[in-house]
Amino acid sequence: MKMAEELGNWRRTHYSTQVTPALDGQDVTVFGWVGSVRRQSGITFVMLNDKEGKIQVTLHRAEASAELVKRFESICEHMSIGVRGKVKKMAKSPSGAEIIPVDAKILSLPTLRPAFSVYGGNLPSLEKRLDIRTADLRREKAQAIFSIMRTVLRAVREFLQDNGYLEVVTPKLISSATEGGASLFSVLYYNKPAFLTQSPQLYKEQLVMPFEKVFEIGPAFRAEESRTQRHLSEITSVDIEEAYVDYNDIMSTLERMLRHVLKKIGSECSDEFSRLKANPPKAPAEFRSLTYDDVVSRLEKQGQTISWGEDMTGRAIAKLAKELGSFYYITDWPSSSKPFYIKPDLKNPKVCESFDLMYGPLELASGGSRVSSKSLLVRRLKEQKLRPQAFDYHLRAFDYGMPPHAGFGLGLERLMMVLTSEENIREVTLYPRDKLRLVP
Ligand code: AMO
Repeated sequence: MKMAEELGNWRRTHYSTQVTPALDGQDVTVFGWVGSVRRQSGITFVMLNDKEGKIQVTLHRAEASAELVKRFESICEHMSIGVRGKVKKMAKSPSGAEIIPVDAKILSLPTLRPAFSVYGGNLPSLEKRLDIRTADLRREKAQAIFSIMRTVLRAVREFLQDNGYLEVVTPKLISSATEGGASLFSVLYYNKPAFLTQSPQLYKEQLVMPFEKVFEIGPAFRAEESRTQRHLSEITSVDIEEAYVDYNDIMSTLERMLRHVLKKIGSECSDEFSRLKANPPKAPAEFRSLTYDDVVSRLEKQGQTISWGEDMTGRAIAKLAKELGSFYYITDWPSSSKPFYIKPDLKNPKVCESFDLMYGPLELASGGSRVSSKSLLVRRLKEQKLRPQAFDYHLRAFDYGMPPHAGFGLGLERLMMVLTSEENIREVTLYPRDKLRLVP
């Protein structure tokens, strides 16, 4: 059986994007995987990809050693190779330079090849691609999406840190539900029942006591029964929580954070967006804010009846959402429709100090002012048919004095759908999880 070669003492001297016409005549060593191989009369073109981009390697067979020609004959797509060679200025090659190889190592021997080109063209179904997700992620489009995601994460961290929020990491194994019992995943914790966290809600709230302003970017698990284009069973949630502010302050922080993200991807991801043939969304001059009641009466004018208290699903507000367009808030939801920790309006406790951030019909984030009084929290738990005893560990924190506080949770994947104009959340998730998918 043929064996892949050893790396030995070969080490990279340049990434693909560093091989520029200015290096004409210089010796370089590059590594990467093969995106395409074209064999023409007398010449073999290999497109080598690494984490930074791609570079063309051009073998003139008549001028190369018999040994090197033989190696290049076996090169196929997705193989990992190392190439030593000389840089040659070449106006016709995609980066203005190419590498003329003098030696090569074959470092992996693929036995299968995906049924698509990494550079575009016809694609098999999403499900088929997800089955071989690691190879699928080598596609230029997927590379562009996740490059944008890295910029988004960097921009979010930058904004929050610059604004004095402290990054925290909270437990993902928990003992009680925070966002409603139906969507909980159970696990065995040393033979005792436990759950995977649906959101860092209760911990981030507790942490405003010692730290005032916290944020977390981490996984959250939702046992969603419906399999839709915008639901996953495991998401990445961007959460903030802050003491001595209310939901209006938090809406303004979220708006400023998203403006920072849009600015960053606008200035740093133009290549990625041109590969996606998409434009990042433009933020409106200001994020509009409608109350739940405003939305209900607008829907009624359109001939749709919503019973007060009902959640507004994507479909119910689809028509209105077109009108409202990009980023807008729906605020002051019925208290019965929001979790127990959201603070009811003191003057009208039927509604609460809450908001959803929407983009068209898609909910991107939700948040609100929180209940900071223990007795009110116990009452809210009971109203929502939850057992206060199950939240004892949380309620006890309130005995030591909980300041007023507010926060939001933003779904990273939902945000990425909007930023990259992808309709299916799975395209913007490395390894999506849903009711029918737990591998790869
Ligand atoms: P909520 O349950 O609304 O609020 O979740 C916050 C955001 O997370 C995203 N999201 C999802 N994305 C994809 N698939 C899912 N199954 C899914 N579930 C939620 C959405 C949603 O807006 N603790 C509160 C937040 C807070 O008040 O701070 C919470 O979890 O984008």
